[in-house]
Amino acid sequence: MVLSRRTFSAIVGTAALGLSLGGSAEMCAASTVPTGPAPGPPRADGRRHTVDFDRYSMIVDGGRIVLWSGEVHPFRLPSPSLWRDVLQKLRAHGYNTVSAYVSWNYHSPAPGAYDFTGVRDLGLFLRTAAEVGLYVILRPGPYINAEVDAGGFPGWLTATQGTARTSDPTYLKYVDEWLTAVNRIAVRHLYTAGTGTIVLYQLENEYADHATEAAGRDYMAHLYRKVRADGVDVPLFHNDKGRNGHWAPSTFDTGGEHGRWLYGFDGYPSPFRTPPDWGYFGPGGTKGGSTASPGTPGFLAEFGGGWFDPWGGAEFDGKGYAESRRTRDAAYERRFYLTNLANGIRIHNVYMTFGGTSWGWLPAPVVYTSYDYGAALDEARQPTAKLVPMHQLGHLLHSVPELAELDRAEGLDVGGGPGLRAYHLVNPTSQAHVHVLRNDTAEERVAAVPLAGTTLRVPVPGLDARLLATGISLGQRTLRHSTAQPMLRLAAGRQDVAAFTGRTGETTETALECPGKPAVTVLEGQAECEYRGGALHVHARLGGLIRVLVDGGGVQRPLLLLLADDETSVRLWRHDAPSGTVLVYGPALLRTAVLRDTAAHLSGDTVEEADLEAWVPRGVTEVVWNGQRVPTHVTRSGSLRAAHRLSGAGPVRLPALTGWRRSAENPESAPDFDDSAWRTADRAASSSTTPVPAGGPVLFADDYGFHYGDVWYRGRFEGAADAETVSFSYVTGTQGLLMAWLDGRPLGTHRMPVPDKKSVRQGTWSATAAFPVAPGKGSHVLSVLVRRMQHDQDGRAEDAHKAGRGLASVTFKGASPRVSWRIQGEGAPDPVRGPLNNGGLYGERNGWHLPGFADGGWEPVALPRDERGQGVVWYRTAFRLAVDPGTDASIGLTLTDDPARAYRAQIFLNGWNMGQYINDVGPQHTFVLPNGVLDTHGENTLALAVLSDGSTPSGPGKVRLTLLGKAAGGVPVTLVDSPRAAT
Ligand code: IPT
Repeated sequence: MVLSRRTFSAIVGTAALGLSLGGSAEMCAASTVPTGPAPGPPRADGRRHTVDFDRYSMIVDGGRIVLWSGEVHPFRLPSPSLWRDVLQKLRAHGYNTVSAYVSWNYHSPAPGAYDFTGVRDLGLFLRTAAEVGLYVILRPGPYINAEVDAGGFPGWLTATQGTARTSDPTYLKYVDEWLTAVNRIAVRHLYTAGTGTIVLYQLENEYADHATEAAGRDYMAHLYRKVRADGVDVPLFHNDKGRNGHWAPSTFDTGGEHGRWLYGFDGYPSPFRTPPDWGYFGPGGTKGGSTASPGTPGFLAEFGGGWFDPWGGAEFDGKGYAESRRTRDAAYERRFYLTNLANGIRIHNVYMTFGGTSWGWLPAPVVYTSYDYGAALDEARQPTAKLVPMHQLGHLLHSVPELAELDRAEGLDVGGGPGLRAYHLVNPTSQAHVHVLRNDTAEERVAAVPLAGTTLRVPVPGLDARLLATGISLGQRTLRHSTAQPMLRLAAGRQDVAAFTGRTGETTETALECPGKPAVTVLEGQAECEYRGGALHVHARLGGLIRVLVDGGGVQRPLLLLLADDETSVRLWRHDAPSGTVLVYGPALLRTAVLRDTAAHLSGDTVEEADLEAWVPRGVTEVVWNGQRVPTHVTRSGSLRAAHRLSGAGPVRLPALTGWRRSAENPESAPDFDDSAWRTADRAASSSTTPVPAGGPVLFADDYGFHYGDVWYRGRFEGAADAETVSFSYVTGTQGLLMAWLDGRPLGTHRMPVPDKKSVRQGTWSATAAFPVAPGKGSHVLSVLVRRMQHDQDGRAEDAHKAGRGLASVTFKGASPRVSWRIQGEGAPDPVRGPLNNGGLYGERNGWHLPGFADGGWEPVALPRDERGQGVVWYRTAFRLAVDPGTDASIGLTLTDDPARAYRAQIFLNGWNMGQYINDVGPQHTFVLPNGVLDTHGENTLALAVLSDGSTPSGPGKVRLTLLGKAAGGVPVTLVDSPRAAT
């Protein structure tokens, strides 16, 4: 066996070996890693581990593994207890890896200040991932994009010198601060050290624009050196924006270290086009991917599992994330993800798998609060039908390690007409074959797959795909072929179990190699079995769970063959516990399985009543479900089956929201308001990229240390009796607005236009709002409120996050008074809820959003409201929940009103800013209230800060709690700290 230098250096992980890329020797070298059992779920077990790769796949502790990953952002779920819920759901549904950005702005309220406590406890997230048994791909930027404010850059960084995302020394100084802080935590959770499960670490994000320039190469080289110097010893990578070959190995200086750098790229193809071929990664492949980086495995660092929706819902015709999920449904996943696997992708991260919530001022201007993304797990943590293919494929990849090492095999003519595509792959060691059949037409097509000795006729539904395998081991028996997709296999007790899946109602044929005629018993469902040509042929129409027991025929261990339709397949849970593998059938979710003495301790969820059945290792005779012993009997399937059904989730009663109290604010609009403590806006130069109008002063809020939410300006001037109009030029993200008053009288409100589908990506909006005035003689005060929305992202590395925000200039027609300005934005950052929780509204600066605020003097009112007037009005109420402790209820707040009414509301739950509702823009009406921020067993405070432009009557209209999902089970939830108003 020829061992290529590249492979060797990857395996031993040495830095000293030279790099020989593009050499033909390595292209034809056989794999050096025998196909053995895939490494089990990772744990922080205190032992050292090796994390390597060759051109096929990652190699962890010497074993091949496909990383089947889902993207989850801890910062989009501000309730650490629920991280466990989401991560357990990932693992249960077949993912073995979680990929997570870390958002610099979330952790840094000021230069030199880094906070990893409370909802920002990255260490806890990493620990939870390790406890759950998932590998981690960590992506701390420094730039992340991700539809977050400034692409993850802290607000304060927008007001610094130095070009971001280059080797500019000022910028690098701040970057190093951040990396030092985040890496201090990362290195405590490395899989190599046995103290965590991080196996890969990403530098920067889709960094293409300076990829060929010295400032870009030096920057990446700096990041590489810094991350290594901080002690991160797992392979590093970058996510190329497309399969362009940017940042492939040896394209920049990695300080003499080779073999520890992977090439990864991102793909977000249109769901309405044919899935792209990346070029096969690995031997026998076509050009493209394989030439971009021939020595590293196919790596999709992000592959679109949904897509984001901008304000107004332009991306999905106003239908919101339900439409994202519909256009990238389970069949999309099979077509696109199976194509990826067929292209040799062995590290596959779905962006997003749980999108969560861009709460507070976290969202980039382009998106609204919900970041549901149309992901497989919805924003309310509920599983969707999109988990079905992920579950089936994920469990398959763990069960059948041969799939981590496949070469492209001879092309196959499968007939079926145009639009039917077949990929053929073979494992060079076991000679197992894999076929991916994809139908790019809307009608069902039938593939005729030539196999040794026969032709298998396989229907492929319109716009769908399936994977077939031949020659894979099912334990002691081998699969000859099946028209159903293999899903899992395990050895349980004294028998082997193998499961196959497909769509409900499909007729399937599964053939098992059998040297002699076996005894066959159909235990459940209908199947016809026939022994011929050395194989047992099982014909069945899929529906529910079909069980066929195959015994004898020259093989020692019986095989239980399970044929499951889609719906049934996601009730089958294979779980590798440290002391053995179990298969559980029935409940809506299996979270954990621990084998102790003679009992299998299982935890999980039910929604409806459910059966519980478990295949367990020998010696295990008892089942405990969520801490309760369940009487069982042994079935003919070789399982332990609960004598009684598990009960489903009980009722969840939500109170009506009543008892509202109201108070108007914006005292800043009054002429005699005391602004003496405000900052004087007198700077002559700005660090923003937006030009400061001649004569100044600088009015951009970031230059005065105000980075989030609303900002107030008060300008004093004398005389100007002849002024006819005053014009405010201002800059915001999409949906920004400006309200102005002169001497306490409203001048009017200006709003940035609602973008259409074409202009929606543009982050910065500037406009000039002109209002007629007649100031008269004497002293005057202009009061201006600007809702800035947030900073642009900097996807093209051009300092776009430094575009100005707030007022740019103020001019008069008919007069030119000298105006002296003062400015006030957000107060000191909330030490618990973080820097992105608050903007500069009067109510926010004075704790009106907080629990315990004394609102007893406020006016009691009932909703819906019908007010008219420009300004800010707050509404507060409290409500009490008493959800059964064994029930995981996911609860949202729904606001509805006549869409013609021009107002918006910032929603505060127990002081936490849960997002922004814009009544006449939408499309979001329901805001997820995460348990932990929400007390489901106690009292909660709700506050709405309503901004109305005065052009229409305004609400709030109907405001109610909605149940978004419930299950018996869930995870224990610790309330997050929600500091109360100072009394
Ligand atoms: C890719 C980014 O890397 C990611 O952060 C996120 O913004 C995602 O897009 C879209 O949700 S960029 C790619 C679409 C060009």
